Amino acid sequence: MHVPPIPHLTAEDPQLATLIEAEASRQHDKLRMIASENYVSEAVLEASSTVLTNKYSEGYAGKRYYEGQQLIDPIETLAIDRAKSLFGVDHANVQPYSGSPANLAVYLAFLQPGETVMGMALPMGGHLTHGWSVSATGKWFNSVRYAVNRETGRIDLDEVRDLALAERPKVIFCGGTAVPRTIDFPGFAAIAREVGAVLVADIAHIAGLIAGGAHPSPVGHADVITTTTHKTLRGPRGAMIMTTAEHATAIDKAVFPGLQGGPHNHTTAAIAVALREAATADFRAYAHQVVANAAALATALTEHGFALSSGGTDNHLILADLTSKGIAGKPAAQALDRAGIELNYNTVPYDTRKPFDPSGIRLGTAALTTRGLTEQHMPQVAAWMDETVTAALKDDEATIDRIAGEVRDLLAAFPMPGYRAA
Ligand code: DSN
Repeated sequence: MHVPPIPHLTAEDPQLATLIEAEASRQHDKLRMIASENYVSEAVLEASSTVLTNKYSEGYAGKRYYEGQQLIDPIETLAIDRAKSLFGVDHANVQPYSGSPANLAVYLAFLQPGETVMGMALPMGGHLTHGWSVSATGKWFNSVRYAVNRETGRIDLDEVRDLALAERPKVIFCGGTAVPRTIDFPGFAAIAREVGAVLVADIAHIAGLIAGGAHPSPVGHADVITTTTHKTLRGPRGAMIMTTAEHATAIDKAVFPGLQGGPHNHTTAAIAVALREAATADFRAYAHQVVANAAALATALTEHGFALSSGGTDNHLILADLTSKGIAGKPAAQALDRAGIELNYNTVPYDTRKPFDPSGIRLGTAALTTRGLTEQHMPQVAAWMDETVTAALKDDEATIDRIAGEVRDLLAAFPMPGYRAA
C-alpha cells in the first residue's frame, strides 16, 4: 500500500486511489533505471502533500503580493538557506516549477531574443532548453551547439573553445541529460571567461552526486547553476537556480515576475526536507554508492557485449548503443520494461536512427541504489538485460516473463520508501 496511506482518497475517489496504489506497487516491483528518476523519502512525500498547497505567495520572503505569509516566508527561507549551505553558494532561488522553467529564467535574465546561446546538442546528450531547435530556446535565440568527439564520445574542450571564439555566445550551458562523464567545470569556465559569456552549469542529473561529494562541484566556476530537485538529489519534482551574489537579482526577477506566478509552497517545503537529508553522512554514502553501482554495471554490461557511449561512466548514467546487439533502442526498452527493468530508449551520439526510434538506451543507478542494491547485484542486472534483449529478438515472451518474476523476487528484499506490502 501507498505510504503515507491515502484513506480519504480511497473513500472519495476510489478510481483514482486504485491507480495510485497500483503505481506504488509497480514502482516497488520494477527495477527502476530511468536515469532521471528516484524514490523520495516518506518525509518528502509528507511535505509534498500538505496544506501548503492552499497558499498563494507571489514574490519573495518579506516582499509578497498576498497577505498571510507568516509561515510561508520561513519555509521558503529554510529551503534557501539549506541550498546555500549544502552547495556553498551565495544565493539560491527555489521557486522554479521544474528544470525547463529554471533554464528559461536564465535566458530571460541574460539574453535578448536573437542573441547567441551555446549548449550541447540534444542528440549528443544536451537538454532541449540548451538551445535545441524544437525548443523555444532554439527558436527565439541564435543557438550554436557543441558535440562530443566521434571517437572518444567525450566533450572536447578545444572544439568547444573554437566554437565559442567563432560565435561569441552571451551564455554557455554545460551539463545535460545523457552525459556519462565528469563535466569539466573549470575548463568550461575558462572558455566562458575568454569570450565574456555567462557560464551556466545545468547539474540536474548530478546534483545529488555533487551534494554528496561524488562529482566535482561547479561552485566557484559557473556563474549560474540550475538544477532539478528530483533526480540524484532525491527531492520532489521541482528546481532551483543558484548564483553568485552578482547575478542574484537578475535571476530572482527573471523567475518572478518575469516567468512565473506563485511558487508551489508544498514543493518548496519538500525541497527543504530533501536538502536537509542530502546534508547527512548517509546521503554522502548514497551518492558514492550510486557511482560505484554505475561503474560495476558498466563493467558487467561491457562483458555482455553492450557498447557503451564513451566506453563507460563516471557518474550515475550509462548510455548504450544496441546496434551491435542487433536491436534498436525502442523495442529493447519495451522488452526490458516487460522484464521488470524500466529505462528509456535514447539517441546515442552520431545516431543514424531517428529520435523516436533511436539506436540506444539510457539507464542510471540512482533509484536502485535508494532501494539498497550494491555492486554485488550489478552482474545479475546486466545478465538480465542481456538475456532480455536476446529474448526480444526471438519473441521469447516466456523468458521475459521469467525475468520479470526474478526481478520482483530480488526487489522484495529491498524496501521502497512510499510503499509497504499490505
Ligand atoms: N526529462 C529529463 C531526463 O530524463 O533527463 C530531462 O529533462
